[in-house]
Amino acid sequence: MIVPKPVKHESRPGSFVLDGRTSLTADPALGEVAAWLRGELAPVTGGELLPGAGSGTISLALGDLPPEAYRLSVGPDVEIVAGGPAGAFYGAQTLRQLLPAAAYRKGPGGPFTVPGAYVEDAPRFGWRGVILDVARHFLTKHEVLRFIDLMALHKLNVLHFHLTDDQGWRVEIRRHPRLTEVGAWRTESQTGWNGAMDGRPHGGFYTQDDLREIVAYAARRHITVVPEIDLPGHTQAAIAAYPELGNLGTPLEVRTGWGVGVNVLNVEDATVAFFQDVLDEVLELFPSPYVCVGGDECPKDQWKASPAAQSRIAELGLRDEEELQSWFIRQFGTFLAARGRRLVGWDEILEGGLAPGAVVASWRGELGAVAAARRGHDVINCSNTSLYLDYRQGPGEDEPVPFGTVLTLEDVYAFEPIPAELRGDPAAARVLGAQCGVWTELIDSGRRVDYMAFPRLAAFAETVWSSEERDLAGFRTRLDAHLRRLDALGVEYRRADGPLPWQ
Ligand code: TNX
Repeated sequence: MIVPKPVKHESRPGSFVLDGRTSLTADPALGEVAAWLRGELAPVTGGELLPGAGSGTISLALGDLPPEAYRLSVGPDVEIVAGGPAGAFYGAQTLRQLLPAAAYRKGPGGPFTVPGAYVEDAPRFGWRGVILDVARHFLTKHEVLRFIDLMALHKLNVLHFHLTDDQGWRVEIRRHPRLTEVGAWRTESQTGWNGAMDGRPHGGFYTQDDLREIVAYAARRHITVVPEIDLPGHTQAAIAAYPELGNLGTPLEVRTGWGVGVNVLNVEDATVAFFQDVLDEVLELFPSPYVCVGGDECPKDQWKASPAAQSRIAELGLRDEEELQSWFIRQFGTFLAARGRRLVGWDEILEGGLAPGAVVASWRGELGAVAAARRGHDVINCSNTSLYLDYRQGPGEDEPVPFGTVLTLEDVYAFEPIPAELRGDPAAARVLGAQCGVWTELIDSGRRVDYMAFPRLAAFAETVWSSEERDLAGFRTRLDAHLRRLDALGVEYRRADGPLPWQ
């Protein structure tokens, strides 16, 4: 009953008993994984899980396997052999899933019996991500850490952290403090996609210490946090803080409504330099080899009307505003490459030419993914029609977020990360993996994140971790067991029979 489904899972004779006398031993290279597992199990068993404590032993060892792969045997003792720390961590997650769901409660319990088993496992894709939008609605540090734990439970390994947008700037930048002093706060929010205003101020941001803590917490769970600073569109909050970054020269407010905004950055040298300063601090905080600079949904009207943008086009010998956007993004591609990082951008960055090392996060269906892979770019499939978890989960009128098309649990489970058009094409190897999206225009609380993300995130995890076979009936059976785990963890997921009463 493991989610995501492992490569192989067989039962074996015998059983393991987890209780206050269970001991834990680990290869020194797996010490952090052992510490994590001890931290999860000790409050439940009441024991310290020290080496040599007594009865059954859990051992973590290294073996000749790929870094994320593991083998797990359960008999009188538990043995996890892994290619590296990540594999050992995934083996430990699987062990937790073999325990009764009650072992996920944060209180004393047990002893727990695990029936004998043998599991062999490794992920299908190396990039198993979730986009978490904390710009439209802020989530507290505590809520983000909890979400990271839930990602780890599903063996996901990339948190694409959408930190800035028209409606809020959420990362403290020492050199440009108004970004958060002004840009992190808005006077009110739109209640629906075209809804009324709620009249309630909203905001918040992470200090640099908060972000370091989030990054370290994620790293211990083998999750890379990929920061996103969305440029040159989706920047009204930054322009509200520093009007000289915009095209109008007049003050703007942090945006309160949703949809694609018309206010975009100007293309002056000082603006490029400003955001290079921002990235300097972002790179200090986020060791990720990948950094996303957005590039999506940048309306060109202000550039068309701006003499400065027009003279930039002439000076650079560009054809149009599309090429200007491409030039703008390339300033950051070069900047990041010089610092040993790779640029990630949404598929719009393909439009006016793109640096060879750039990674394309393809969100508008799959056309961008196919084009980018064929042009030799690494691709992350983020197809909105299959993976946007802000879309409603059922057709009922009572679903809380009447946005987008209906995207059921079954729809997400049916998703295949390699676009059909790339089947049999060597370019398919360019697809690093996929990301589902928790966009939060209409997801206005951590509680609602739970409702919208789960259990669809479990289906998504299978599409990136497990084999390409789909077995909906088998998934449903495994999911039934998995929902007991989410219950024990207090996750307020959507039930099969529809919205929860508080929605
Ligand atoms: C499109 S994905 C967007 C986001 C919205 C999302 C809503 C992308 C690059 N742009 O700004 O939040 O749709 O589903």
